Amino acid sequence: MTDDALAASGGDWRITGVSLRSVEVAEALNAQHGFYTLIERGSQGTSARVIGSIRDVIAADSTATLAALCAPEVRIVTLTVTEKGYGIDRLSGGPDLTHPAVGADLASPDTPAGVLGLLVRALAQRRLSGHKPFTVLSCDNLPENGRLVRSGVVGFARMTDPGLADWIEAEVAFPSCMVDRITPAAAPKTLSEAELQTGCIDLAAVETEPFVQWVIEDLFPTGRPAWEAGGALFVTDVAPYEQMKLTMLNGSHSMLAYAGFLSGRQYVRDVMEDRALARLVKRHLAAAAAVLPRLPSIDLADYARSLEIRFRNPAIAHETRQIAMDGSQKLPQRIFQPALLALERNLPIQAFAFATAAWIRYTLGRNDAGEVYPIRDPREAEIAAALSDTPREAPAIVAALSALPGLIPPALAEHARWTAAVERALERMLTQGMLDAIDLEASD
Ligand code: CS2
Repeated sequence: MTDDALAASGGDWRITGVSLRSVEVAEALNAQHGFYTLIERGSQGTSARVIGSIRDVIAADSTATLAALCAPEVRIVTLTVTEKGYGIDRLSGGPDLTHPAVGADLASPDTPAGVLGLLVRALAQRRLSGHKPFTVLSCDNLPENGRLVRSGVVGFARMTDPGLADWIEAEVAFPSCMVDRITPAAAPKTLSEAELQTGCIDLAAVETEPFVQWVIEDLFPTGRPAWEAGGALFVTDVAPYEQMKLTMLNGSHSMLAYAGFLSGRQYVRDVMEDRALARLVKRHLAAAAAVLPRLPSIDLADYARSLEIRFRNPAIAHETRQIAMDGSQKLPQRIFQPALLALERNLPIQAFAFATAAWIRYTLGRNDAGEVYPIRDPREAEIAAALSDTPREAPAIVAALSALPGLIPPALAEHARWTAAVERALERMLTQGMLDAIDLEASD
């Protein structure tokens, strides 16, 4: 959208990209002077354009990243690092001391390599050299992402330099935003499609759906590109938009990813081809919409229908196992928070209980055919330890996972109606197999 905004309204903004860990895409982009093909694939056809707003990319080099963050001309730092990338304890809002990058950066704050450590060190240096701070814009699927990152950054600074923490609280803006665009990991087909569309070999091509939505809190004291010229919506409160997306899109995505993966569906579009699963997606969307506040500009029934169409997009190969990863980081805001709201208001909870049971079934790491798969979750060792001596019975498994700290809120885990619903759904999955459990659930 930055590229669209610059094309529409001009301005001398450019992007320095940073890849904290992987080098492949960063190196490919640099070799192409930052240019890459963005391929949009929808049921109406495919289009492609070359994005020119990236100046360069730093590839897994924390010294160069810190230097870039200290450059006075840098005014905004956007973050897309996934839920687990921040190292913020969701309960306290402070740094998560068990996160490897946080621990390492607190031990040597002058040579940081993680998100919080880098931001705090760069802000300290800017303060010392009299440069204005940058604005920090989190683009990840976390509730009130600006507020959360602010509390993580301030908390980290407070542990190393309380004066700096006060300065950050007073001077640095952390707007929240909600970004929505389904973008599967690039596959070999992405690169061949880019070549077909542009006639050029592009090793950094990206494929995505035509839909895009970016809702941003307008809080940029250091200036910003005219993103509205590229289609962004500026609002004073992003929270209702975030909550809508997290509970409806991401919540039903997680449900369909676990149920779909465990019943042998590789892609989201395959899930939507299955009648029973498609019914469960519809049910989930309705249950999620029921707990949301009204938004003056959005009809939630229309939003639900548009999500079903997006999930059905035959041209997008979005793997269920990609969405299934990092469940411990995703379910709290996608499933548990709306489930709590539903319980409070005496609304149906079955959709959330089924999604939770499907995730729990997934954490067992072996499908009905006996095939073992990697769970890919930062808490997978803890999950495996919690389950290791647990009998393969729904109540025991649910109790073991509910006891993991900071995952399922106690108000939910201790609620008899909730526990009974999750246990019943899991029991079916364990005794009848995933395919039958899905059919039974859809006909309930
Ligand atoms: C998905 C999201 O992988 C996931 O967890 O639910 O990446 C989803 O595709 C995006 O949030 C869509 O905007």
